[in-house]
This record gives sequence, structure tokens and C-alpha cells, in this order.
Amino acid sequence: MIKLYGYWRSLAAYRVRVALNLKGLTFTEEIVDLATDAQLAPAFRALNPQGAVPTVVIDGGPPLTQSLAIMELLDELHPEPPLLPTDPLRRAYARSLALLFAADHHPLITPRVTRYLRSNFAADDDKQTEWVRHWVHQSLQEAEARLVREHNGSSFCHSDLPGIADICLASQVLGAKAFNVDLTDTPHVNRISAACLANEAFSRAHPLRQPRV
Ligand SMILES: N[C@@H](CCC(=O)N[C@@H](CS)C(=O)NCC(=O)O)C(=O)O
Repeated sequence: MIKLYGYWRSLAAYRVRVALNLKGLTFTEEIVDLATDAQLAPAFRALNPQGAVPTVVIDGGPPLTQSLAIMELLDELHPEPPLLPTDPLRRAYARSLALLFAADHHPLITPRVTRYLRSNFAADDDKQTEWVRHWVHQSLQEAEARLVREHNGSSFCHSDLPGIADICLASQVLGAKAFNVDLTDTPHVNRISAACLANEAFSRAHPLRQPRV
């Protein structure tokens, strides 16, 4: 039995939901209400000291954190359909693009960062929105430049199957849409994100299709 601790609008939890759906795995999701800082409660921090979702428990085993590590574990435990291309160079491209989003850009827009901007730098709602838009747009422009160079005409970023790079890209585009970021300058990103959203595994995981409480 797979238990996901997540939250409807968490982009990182969305990634894990998509990966679970792509693998055809059944899971239950327990809501950690980020709106009320439930992630900071001692009971949840006992599961994930970072105080962040996603956190996954498989068959009552140890809690697993970090969406990329969780997705790669799922891929190793359930190899079909693969979440990484078979060609070593394309695997490296896929991991690198996934990290661009999950390691470098998405962390900048998490609640802990915007909370700190508010409490320590007097950033009001407008300033926080400007901050989020800036980093989300920059990440997608950087991905666009990468795809111009790396894309080989496949349906998704690096292959004809959606994988970790596509999942991370789709999550960041959801963030962009939520903050009304103008994406007219990222056509490759937009085409791949549309291909992802047309896939049932992605649409079922969509934030707006999740329970909120
Ligand atoms: N790099 C982590 C990010 C985890 C993360 O920051 N999750 C956010 C929601 S998308 C969270 O729970 N944040 C709580 C907070 O910032 O207080 C991953 O990919 O799993």
C-alpha cells in the first residue's frame, strides 16, 4: 500500500501523483494542509523533518521525501512504463532538465521562502507575486532554450513517453498558469505541457481535481 502525504496545490506532490498514475499504482493521499502550516506540526515533522510534501510511505516502510528521489524509486521498483529515456545522453538531459525545475527554481517559490520574504523583507502580496512570477518565468525560458538545443522531435522533452523531465516541466507550467505568467515566448515548453495535460495520468493528478481539505 502506498500512502502519499500531499496537498492539492503542491507542485512537488503533483509530480509524485503523476508518476504514480503513469505507473498505474494505487495510492491513498493524506492532505497536509499547507494553508494552515500543518507541515510544520511535530507529528508531520516526525515523518519529514523538512516539513514539506510530498512524503511517501510504501508498505509501512520508512518515509521517503523529495519528489525526484520518489519518482526514481518508483521507476526502479516498477520499470514499465519508464520515466527516463534509455539512451544515456538523453537520460542525463532528462535528469538535468528535471533538476533545473525541482532543484533550482521551484524551491524559490515554496511557502517557506515567500513566508520569509514577508516576515523578514516586508514583501506584501504584490511583491511576493512578482517574485514568484519572475522565477517561474525564468525557469521556463531557460527550459525553452534547453529544448531548442536538445529536443529531437519526440512527443515529450526527450522521448515519446512522458518522464521525469516532462512531469517537472508540467508542474512548473501549472505554477505559471496559477500566477498568470505570460508564456508566449516558450513554444516548445507550451507544446510539451499541452501533450502532458492531454495525458490522463497528468489530468487526474491536476491540482484543481484534488480535494482541498
Ligand atoms: N524539493 C522538494 C520540494 C518540497 C517542497 O518544498 N514542497 C512544498 C510544497 S510544493 C512544501 O511542502 N513546502 C512547505 C513549506 O515551504 O513550508 C521536492 O521536490 O519534493
